[in-house]
Amino acid sequence: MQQNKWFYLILFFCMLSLPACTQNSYGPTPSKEQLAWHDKEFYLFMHFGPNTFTDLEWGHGSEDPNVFNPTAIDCNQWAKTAKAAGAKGIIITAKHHDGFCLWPSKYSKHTVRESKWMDGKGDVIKMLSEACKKEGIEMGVYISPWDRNHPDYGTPKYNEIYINTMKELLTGYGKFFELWWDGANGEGPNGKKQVYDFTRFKDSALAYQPQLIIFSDIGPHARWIGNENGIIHETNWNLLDTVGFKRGEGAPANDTLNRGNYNGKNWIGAEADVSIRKGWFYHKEEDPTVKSGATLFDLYLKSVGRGGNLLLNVPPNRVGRIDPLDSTALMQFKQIRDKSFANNVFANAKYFRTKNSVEVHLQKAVPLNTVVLKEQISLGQRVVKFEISGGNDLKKFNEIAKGTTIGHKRIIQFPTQNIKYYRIHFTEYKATPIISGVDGYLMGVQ
Ligand code: FUL
Repeated sequence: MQQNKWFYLILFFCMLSLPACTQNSYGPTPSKEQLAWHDKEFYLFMHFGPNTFTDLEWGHGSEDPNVFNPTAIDCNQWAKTAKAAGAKGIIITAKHHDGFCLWPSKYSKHTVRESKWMDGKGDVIKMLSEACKKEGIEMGVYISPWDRNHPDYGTPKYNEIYINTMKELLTGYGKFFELWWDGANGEGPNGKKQVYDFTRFKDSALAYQPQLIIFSDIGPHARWIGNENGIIHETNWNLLDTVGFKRGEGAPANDTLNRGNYNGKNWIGAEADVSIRKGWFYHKEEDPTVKSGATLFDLYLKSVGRGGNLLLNVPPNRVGRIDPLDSTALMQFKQIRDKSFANNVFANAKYFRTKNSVEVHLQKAVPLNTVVLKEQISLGQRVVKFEISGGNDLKKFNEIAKGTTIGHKRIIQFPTQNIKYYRIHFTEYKATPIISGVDGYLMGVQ
């Protein structure tokens, strides 16, 4: 029903703005895979490995593999928890900077196979991929380019090793939705310097799994947002210029990554990665730092609500389970989302459109403090600025809120109104706005 309504509204809008529709799109547009990725909105990150047991964040690579010894690993619990939290998938640190592989890689001697865990017969990637399939959620892999263990790191041979490592993962465990390339390299001035062949890495990964979304500071498909706090700038262009930039130290300024480029040449969606706890790996002493459901919801508003995706890290503990503290917070977060967006006050409203505005007429005044806008990003990101105004008299509207950029989804909050009429006025745009959603809510948490 809802979809039908928007289909006809978009059609109507297209009729009003024929040039935009005959041109089809404006500027860079997302691929079919990127569109599906934007729709995922929220998924979990899991950092797990020797660091979980040594209480380090950046393992040295020289740890005894036997330190990795989860006593009762339960990947089904991870996948079930993710699903219950409404997350669309899990991205796991298959290999973090310490080089330890959570699967028995042929290309390393620092893996689960070298540990006593499950008598060296265990494979976390296999267990998790089966669990995700069972729960009907997707899976992604973090494969750190920086490797503090591999003897060939720092030589051209390592590039071959890295490609083979990716190949094992990308051909042995079914489809992944995302491949995560971290930009960190803390080797310091006397450390080994690897010249990564990212062009080959990318071509190989996509040859094995063409549907992959590859994340890094500069994409090619999804970008880092320049911070690890989970907060995207209010102005967020899912566009980025990458010529002349590199991953890691040569990346664009953090502020640029946080906003994207207004006239960026490539569609590279913003992905906000943040941990539910202080660190990325589980450390018992950080139990008191677990974020509350309300804090997580605030981050959701500042990531998904600003047109990007939220990648929330929930690290399994030493037992090999999501800790009850973390899962409780996740369930609270889910409840707040469900409650906040349960009742779209605009569902039965009348919509009136002009080239640069949408008016929403309710049957009667209803309390409201949130508007959710969506652009049809398959035709490009177009809206630069908008204003929301309203009142009980069609001839006398007052300003309620202002905003910049919409993209996949924009959640705008304002002091509670009790009025009948709303107008969203697109005050600046690159091409005729094509809006695919205008919803209204009264949210309990602000
Ligand atoms: C950073 C890494 O150095 C951290 O250990 C963590 O994996 C985080 C997601 O990215 O760059």
